[in-house]
Amino acid sequence: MKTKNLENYWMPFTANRQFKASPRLVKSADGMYFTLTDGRKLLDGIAGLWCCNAGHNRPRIVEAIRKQAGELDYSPAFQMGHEKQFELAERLTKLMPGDLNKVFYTNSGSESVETALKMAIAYHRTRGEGQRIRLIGREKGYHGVNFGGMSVGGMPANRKMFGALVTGVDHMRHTHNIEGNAFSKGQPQNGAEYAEDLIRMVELHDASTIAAVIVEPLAGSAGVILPPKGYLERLRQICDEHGILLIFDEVITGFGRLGAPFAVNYFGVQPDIVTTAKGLSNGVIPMGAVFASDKIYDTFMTGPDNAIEFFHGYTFSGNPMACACALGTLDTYEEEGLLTRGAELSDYWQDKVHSLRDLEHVIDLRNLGLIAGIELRPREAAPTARAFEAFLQAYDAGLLIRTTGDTIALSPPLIIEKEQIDFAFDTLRGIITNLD
Ligand code: PXG
Repeated sequence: MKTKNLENYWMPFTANRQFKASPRLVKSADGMYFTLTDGRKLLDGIAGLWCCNAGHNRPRIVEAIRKQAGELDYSPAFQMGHEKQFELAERLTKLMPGDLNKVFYTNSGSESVETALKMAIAYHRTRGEGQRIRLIGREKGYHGVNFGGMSVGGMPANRKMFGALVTGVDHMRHTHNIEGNAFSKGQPQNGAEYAEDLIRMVELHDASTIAAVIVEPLAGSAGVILPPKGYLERLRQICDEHGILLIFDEVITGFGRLGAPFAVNYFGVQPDIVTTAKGLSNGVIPMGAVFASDKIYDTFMTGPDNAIEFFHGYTFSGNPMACACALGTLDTYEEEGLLTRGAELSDYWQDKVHSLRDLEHVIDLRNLGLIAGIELRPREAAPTARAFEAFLQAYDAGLLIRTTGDTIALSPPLIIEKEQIDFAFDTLRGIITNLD
């Protein structure tokens, strides 16, 4: 490393002092592995941060970026276009079921969420229901870190330092229920009735004030919380009855994570808007995309032809490098069947996840597609400490995992092989067994 000085970079969502006292520095990455600056290899158990779904250093992606950089580096995002924006939108909408045929580009999951929330409010206003401005989220929800997403989100630590947040927001209860659903394989049986919270919101606020409800079909950041059977279907029904838009935040579940292109395919529930990022560009160049239904788009397409219909967008919306990267990513997914590979591996994965059931510290195991949540009993008076120790020990043992609260989350690249799954779970078994 050229500099030994770690003091100037303020790291995001990181224990800065702990890190700087004992840095974990990555040098390169290839396939399923990171190589650290000390030469050690680390199996990537979390696809970077749930984003490198095709693994690392993939030739199609590298080549697409290389080529694009020498051809068109940037083109103005507003009132100008380039071909790859349109080509990518067409290919993306072919993967997405139903009428979600319009794509709005952003640069991150957080921006996708802000875009979706603004789109929902503006949609109602455009169709003459400007009083529909309320947004409904859910406890334990994570929708990024910008003001709208933080406000509809439901992770207390992400909210408490940041003032009054966006007004006109309410939250349904979360569906996490260890007593009722511990050690469920796949979707839990109990909890569809939590969707009735949306009815309570309607009774309290009146449907005529509610623009949209936003949920993660499967909540990742709060610790892998799966939708109970029937829950998403019921949300859809209530939204339909009351003219409320349903937004699925698929930043984590999109692009093959559940063994289908999107959670929309997997659960067979059709929302009005879908937010994505991460796996869209394999995490290589920042990019997000919001899918909107034809109905929403068409509603905006009124007024004079030369008037801007939606006063929203980013300098880097549909950036040529990001589009090229996403096209290279889709090529890779398609050539290698990665968007459905999770379905082929999910039984094997599920058996491995639930093989940890006998461990003393494990109080719940959750899985779907190529996602696992391993919930540990919190240490008395020191919540999160046990899981964080597991993270550090796994790192020393050559495995990268994520922890949130006392839950270990796994979400490997979709190219993972069975031996690598074995390594991950054997390593975790050893570590969790020996934790205090
Ligand atoms: N929505 C959802 C559902 C997410 O999971 C975001 C929005 C925000 O995306 P950006 O690109 O702005 O970070 C996310 C991000 C983890 C973890 O390990 C999860 C995320 C990011 C970093 C770590 O749980 N999710």
